[in-house]
Amino acid sequence: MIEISLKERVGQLKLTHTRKLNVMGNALVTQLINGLAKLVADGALVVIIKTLPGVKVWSAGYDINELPPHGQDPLECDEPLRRAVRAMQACPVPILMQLEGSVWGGACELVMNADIIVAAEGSVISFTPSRLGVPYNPSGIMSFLNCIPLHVLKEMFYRAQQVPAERLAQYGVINYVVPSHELAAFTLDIALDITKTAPLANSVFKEQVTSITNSIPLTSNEFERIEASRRAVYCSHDYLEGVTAIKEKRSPVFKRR
Ligand code: KGA
Repeated sequence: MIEISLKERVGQLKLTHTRKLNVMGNALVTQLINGLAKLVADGALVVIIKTLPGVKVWSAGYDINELPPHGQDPLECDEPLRRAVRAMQACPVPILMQLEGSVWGGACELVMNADIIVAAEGSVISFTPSRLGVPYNPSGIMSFLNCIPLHVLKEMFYRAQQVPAERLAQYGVINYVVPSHELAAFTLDIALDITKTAPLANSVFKEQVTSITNSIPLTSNEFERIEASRRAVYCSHDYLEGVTAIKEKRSPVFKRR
């Protein structure tokens, strides 16, 4: 599902489960987490996450078939996506995301947690929890608020449409958009620059940025209230309908209950 390589202290994790559109299920995420740890242990000073060149779908997001039964939190602390995000945040070296094709749902959060994002021309980001009726969670929302301007994020969530990488680059959400044939070399150049900088300074910089940007000023009462509101949504008819519709490849019919 994931190929790992290390050369000139640049680690690379290549998602190869393209038959299933690199869905973020338990197996793929476990390989991603272990791959990151192995590359760092073997001396990588920077890691590139990418998929096979020329793919139509970079990742279709959370593996719908692994969602917990209706009535359980789809984004609880130990689910694959949350574990992957935490591993990326805790990874002591910078992570570069090399994007092409389309990125869906929870996979967008993974992308936003990269340190630098480079996309091929024509790539698109589709943040789709509202297509499924998923009540996104506070730490996940933080991942997006940390890098996407508020009105842009709101439009992405409410419309759940494909947003071109070029548009996100205008706001600095994506660092560079380059022609497909230049993508790999362009990303590698950035990675090689990073290998020449001080690893300890980079690591403590990342640790601080992560801590500072993840400090949510929520009181315990507000947190409990949010969790109760989320619970009502993942127990709702509409959430069941959204997930069923996507499995049946049809449009959902939401009833606001
Ligand atoms: N989970 C599990 N299987 C999936 C999947 C997913 N998210 N997306 C696609 N698949 C399967 C699909 O069922 C099919 O399997 C195969 O991958 C190819 O998909 O061959 P099978 O056994 O039928 P498909 O649809 O045939 O390919 P396509 O026509 O090229 O269309 C590609 C897209 C990406 C447009 C389509 O597959 C799609 O809309 N997928 C869902 C994208 C999405 O909305 N993902 C969000 C998942 O939710 C999520 O991340 C959460 C929880 N969230 O946002 O909060």
